[in-house]
Amino acid sequence: MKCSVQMPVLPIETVAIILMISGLSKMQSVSSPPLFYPFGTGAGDTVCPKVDDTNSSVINLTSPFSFFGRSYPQIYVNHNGFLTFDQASSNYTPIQFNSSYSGRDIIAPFWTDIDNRLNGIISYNLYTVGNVLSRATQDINQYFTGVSLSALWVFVATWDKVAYYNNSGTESSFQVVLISTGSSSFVLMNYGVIAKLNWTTEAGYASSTQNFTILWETNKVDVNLSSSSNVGIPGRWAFWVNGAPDNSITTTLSTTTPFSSTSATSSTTAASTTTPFSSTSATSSTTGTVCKALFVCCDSYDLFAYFINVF
Ligand SMILES: [Ca+2]
Repeated sequence: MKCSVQMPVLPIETVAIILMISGLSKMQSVSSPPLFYPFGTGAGDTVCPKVDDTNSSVINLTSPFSFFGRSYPQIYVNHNGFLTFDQASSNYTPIQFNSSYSGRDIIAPFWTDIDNRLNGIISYNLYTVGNVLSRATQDINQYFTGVSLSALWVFVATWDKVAYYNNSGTESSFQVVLISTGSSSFVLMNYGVIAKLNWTTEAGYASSTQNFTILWETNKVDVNLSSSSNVGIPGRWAFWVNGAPDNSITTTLSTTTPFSSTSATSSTTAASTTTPFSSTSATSSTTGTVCKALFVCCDSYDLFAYFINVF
């Protein structure tokens, strides 16, 4: 994915031509969203059983993950689209993340009633060496200005083209990435296509002291998470979760929010005109983010992301 040399920032016309000539056929055959970290059996993932409303076995982390004042040596992948630390959960109906939340600590890229018996694969991997650590290090240092940290381990859980309960054939893809540097903890959420659904759904995180809601819906919804972001890159959200007041991200949100929810939604436009992290000052403009990305990425997947970002 990465170049060994820097690329110049290309005029958009040139990018379009490159896409048409060399990248389009590849884009059409892409089976995984470009933002996603490696996943699946080809990446050496552990694949979860095809069982509804269940969870992975306990996954022991390389070192404890710090999450808003608590430190967890293990984690669970719950099939209905979320991670928990102290105990697995089969709950298929989300609990709203707000100041009244009293549930267990949770990171939920997309909590709803998923059923991987029908179609799709849920899998996970814990990396302690290799390119994934380099990629995570690059991502957190890009998004959180002032951060100069290296990933110690990276945990990736992916829901690839999974179905909703009682809706065989629906396909939704999303991913959550936990990054520990030892002293700090970060979460990335990556979204591909999310199928329409008719069930309560939620994306965000919650602890006893902090919560953040990307999406909360209690009825039928066309969930457009793949075009939402708090870092100016459609389909990606990034959080610093070991103590920073991430609720500050809720400042000045856009009029182009992709959801009807009243929660802390954001969008590419919002991220491009606001500073999503008050204490860390993530990228302040979409253009800046894209240009920086072009310096380090050079295949058509990333150019495709560029293309989407521009238009
Ligand atoms: Ca389910």
